[in-house]
Amino acid sequence: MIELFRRLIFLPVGASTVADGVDALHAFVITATMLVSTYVFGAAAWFTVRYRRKSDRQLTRRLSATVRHEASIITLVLGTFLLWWVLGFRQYVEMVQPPRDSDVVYVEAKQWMWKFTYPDGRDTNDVLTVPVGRPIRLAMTSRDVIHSFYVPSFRIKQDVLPGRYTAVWFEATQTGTFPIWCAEYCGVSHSRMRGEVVVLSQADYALWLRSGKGQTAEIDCGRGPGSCGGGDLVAIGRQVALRRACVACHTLDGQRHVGPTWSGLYGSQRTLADGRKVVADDAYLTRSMMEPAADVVAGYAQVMPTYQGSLTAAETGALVELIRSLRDGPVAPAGVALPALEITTAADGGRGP
Ligand code: HEC
Ligand SMILES: [Cu+2]
Repeated sequence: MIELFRRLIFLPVGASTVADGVDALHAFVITATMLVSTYVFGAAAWFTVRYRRKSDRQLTRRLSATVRHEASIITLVLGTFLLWWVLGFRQYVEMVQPPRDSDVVYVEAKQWMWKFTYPDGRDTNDVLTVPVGRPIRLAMTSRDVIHSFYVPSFRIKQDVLPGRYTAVWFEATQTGTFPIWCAEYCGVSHSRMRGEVVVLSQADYALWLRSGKGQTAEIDCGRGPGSCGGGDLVAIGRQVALRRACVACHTLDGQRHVGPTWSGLYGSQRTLADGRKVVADDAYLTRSMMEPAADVVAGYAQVMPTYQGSLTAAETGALVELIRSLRDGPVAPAGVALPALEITTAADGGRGP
């Protein structure tokens, strides 16, 4: 049924877990509106002929609908729209809430390419390689202007903004290659800002992981770009936190310092100095680094410097990933296995706080 609908209106294949739901609602809305507009046009045509004016002195009979009649039409129309809203809202909630165990890939958009950074620290350009049947969360940011990450076959689209992380997730249901488009006009070569998602079987994906394809992440560990080498993003996040001296003010083990601890921070509710309550998601964490004055945590002084323009997207991603890894508290008992995070006053090239 859905396949027939896809073929009828030339939709691309539906290759993600949400595609069938999106297409079913789409089909429902299109079919209902087509039927109603056909009925309205048909009635108009029929009335034009049947009740046309036959003489100059003919008067139209005055008609008035009964209350029951009007009430039932209002209920039917309003009910249909509300039903669409309920179905759409449920899909929306599913689409904006990545499953907790999803794998993360960091996406950096720039004029005019997509760059992907994997949890093991490697980078690829324009080609996103993922396994089939696993939820993948994309944490996305832009280096320059607003872009929009659009994979028609997955039925997902999300704006990508400079200085902020937005997220989108998907789970591919079939292997193959699916195009990525930029869906926000972003400059002269916008229409060529294309990439592809390569969905591999679990076995092929494991091979791909081992093959080590992809360059090393563009993360500065003090010896120039790329000097962090591989390693997973959490480990890179630790190095970045150390090098950028975040740990001069933040702890990873739950203790309060100049700033709040990162332990248990991710996903928790924060109370801000101005009384607002917000959830510490990727977007909030990034904003805290880029515009620390925008959301000051209650009970703390506003002393954190901004890192807008000084942290690269991959470094920011690694920091967010580090904070996320501490969502259930410190990974090791306080003070035991946390690798060297004392403040080193390493020459910082003048870029740190
Ligand atoms: C000079 C001390 C200082 C440094 C250095 C510093 N911070 Fe902060 N940070 C703070 C303080 C104080 C707060 C709480 C007040 C606020 O929200 O601005 C804070 C808040 C935060 C928050 C929000 C925390 C929450 O509980 O909601 C995040 C995330 C954060 N910092 C990340 C970082 C990262 C990443 C770095 C390094 C790149 C860094 N900070 C460096 C002092 C600092
Ligand atoms: Cu673009």
